[in-house]
Amino acid sequence: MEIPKSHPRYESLTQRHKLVKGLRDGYVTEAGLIAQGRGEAFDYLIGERTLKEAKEAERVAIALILISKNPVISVNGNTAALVPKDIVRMADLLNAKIEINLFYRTIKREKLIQRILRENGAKDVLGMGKKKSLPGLDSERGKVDPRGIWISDTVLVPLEDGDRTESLVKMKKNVISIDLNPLSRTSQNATVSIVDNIVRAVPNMIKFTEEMRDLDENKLRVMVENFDNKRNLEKIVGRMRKSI
Ligand code: PTJ
Repeated sequence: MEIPKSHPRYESLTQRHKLVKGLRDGYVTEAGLIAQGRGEAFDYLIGERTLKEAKEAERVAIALILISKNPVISVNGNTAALVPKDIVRMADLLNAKIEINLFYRTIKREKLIQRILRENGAKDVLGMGKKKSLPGLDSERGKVDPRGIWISDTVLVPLEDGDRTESLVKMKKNVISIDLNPLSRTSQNATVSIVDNIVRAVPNMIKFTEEMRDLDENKLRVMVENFDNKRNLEKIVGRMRKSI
């Protein structure tokens, strides 16, 4: 069904339709639709716009990736459905690897997502072959590519709530999350938590990369060191409370 552009919920319905199509095509999981619904509820509370705190976290995330040696962007079914082109563009600009990481892992889903990323310009997509297990994680999400997340220093984890972030942080990796829920385990444990809809966050991050990539490394380091993630999250929760 075509959604009329004049519909007041056009943006939100377009995202839903992308996920439903992804489900029909076989690479989005049923639980992915529920995850989007949870995200929508939090998006309502922030007025479906990028908060100033989220913009700050997005800038700091880019600074952190730019000073990292081995950054990896983790991609699940929802991310592949919502922002495939932008993820590939951002990875290119940042010289970051892309790794497919699925909670409901099947080889069929991995291959479908790999194809989507390739159709959107990705050259190398990790996460397809033999994996190593992150300590303390029994789920499929704990299985990571030895050439990717395993040896990374910074991992961007969009749209997941679980225990992987804690495990990655214990391994001394920096974790950047994109999650509309500031209270999720992932947001609470990440090094930099971006509380924004991925459809806004990634385009913003591309813009910030273009603005920041020639900055002096020391400047980028200062940005990262001066950032207080807990404080930023508290401010966002405060704004959500106020909006109710
Ligand atoms: O593709 P798979 O097999 O890896 O499965 C993906 C699941 C559904 C398991 C994964 O998305 C997941 O962990 O779902 P959760 O536990 O519901 O967590 C998703 C988090 O992302 C929730 O905290 C939502 O608020 C948030 N979220 C959902 N949609 C968006 C979002 N955050 C930003 N932008 C969104 N569009």
